[in-house]
Amino acid sequence: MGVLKSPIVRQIRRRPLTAVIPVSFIILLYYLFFSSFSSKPKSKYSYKTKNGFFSKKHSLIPRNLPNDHISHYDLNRLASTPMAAYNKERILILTPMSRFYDEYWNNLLKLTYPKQLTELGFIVPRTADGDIALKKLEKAVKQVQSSKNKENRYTKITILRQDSDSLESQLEKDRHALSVQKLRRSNMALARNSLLFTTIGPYTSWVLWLDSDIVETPPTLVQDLVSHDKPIISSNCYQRYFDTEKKEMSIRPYDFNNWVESQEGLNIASNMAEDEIIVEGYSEIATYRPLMAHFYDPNGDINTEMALDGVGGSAVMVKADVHRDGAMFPSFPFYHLIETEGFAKMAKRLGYEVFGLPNYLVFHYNE
Ligand SMILES: Nc1nc2c(ncn2[C@@H]2O[C@H](COP(=O)(O)OP(=O)(O)OP(=O)(O)O)[C@@H](O)[C@H]2O)c(=O)[nH]1
Ligand SMILES: [Mg+2]
Repeated sequence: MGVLKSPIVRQIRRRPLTAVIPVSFIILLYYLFFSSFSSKPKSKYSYKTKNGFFSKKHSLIPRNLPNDHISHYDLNRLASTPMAAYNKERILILTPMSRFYDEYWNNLLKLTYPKQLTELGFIVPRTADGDIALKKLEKAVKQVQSSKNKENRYTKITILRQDSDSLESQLEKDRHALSVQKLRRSNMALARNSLLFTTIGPYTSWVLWLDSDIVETPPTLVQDLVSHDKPIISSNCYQRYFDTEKKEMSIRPYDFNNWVESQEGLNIASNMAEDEIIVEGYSEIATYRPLMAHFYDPNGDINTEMALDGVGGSAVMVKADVHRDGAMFPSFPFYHLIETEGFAKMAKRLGYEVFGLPNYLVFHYNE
């Protein structure tokens, strides 16, 4: 039976190549058009994951997520309870780090809160000291995150290089001069805020601020602090030293930023210019504030609590909701307070209570 054929079909039958060329051209156009819409944004940051540890090459969009990835988190269900480990609550340990101390790291590794529920975050200044600290930190992090036993790996570790200024000299005599305190504490506040706002997640229940010069804490630090179920709770920071008179090791108070406000402190503040700050622990500014460091009783109950108005950053546990509600570290005079002390004030203005544990000691490095 004869079949009617169009001139185009006849042409294709005689010379198949004449059809291949236009068809290929159409496919090529189609490909170019749609690929320009679907291509991923190219960032100067590139990205690589190794055992969950983000190494130097980072991209802003994780490759393992589809482009239409949507995450749902119900903040009503996110709890911060005294039974944090039992309830599998995620804790974020944050450390601004101008120097890396092996003792700090070893102490951190010894904390018994499950590492699979623990995230770490560091911010390192862009100074010569910072370069050295960063190298040591990266080495230590790689080692722990490549541990054969997965239980010894942290769920996530973030290392930030600071984009704001820092004091060039971190020597004791330079960083403790009263004249540099406003600038130094302001820089540190910016560093803490960058660290906090880039690492806190919708799943974070608790934030532990742990300074890099805290070289000794009880291994149960996290469980102990959360067990008090307080919005903010600070441990008491002491220092070990050699008592040359008694010829033996002894301890002395170190962090004076955990304090209760005094009438004298309020009077000083009320007579200050708007941009002036009060820094604690300097005889030039006598506030007569009761300092938690002086309330330590070696025979007292380790769980004794005291209400505070100012905190230091040595080892402070914060319910993540306090930060999520907006309490951060003012880099500017806030009620004449700055950084961690300003943070305590801001949290109080948001309606949260601040506490300290005078008999619960952590130890500061001794230069
Ligand atoms: N990222 C960053 N971290 C810093 C900077 N300065 C200090 N740090 C870190 O911030 C924490 C607190 O700083 P410290 O210098 O110990 O301040 P402090 O505890 O108030 O006072 P001292 O220990 O008595 O000097 C430590 O973990 C430091 O390593 C900085 O400029 N940038
Ligand atoms: Mg310190």
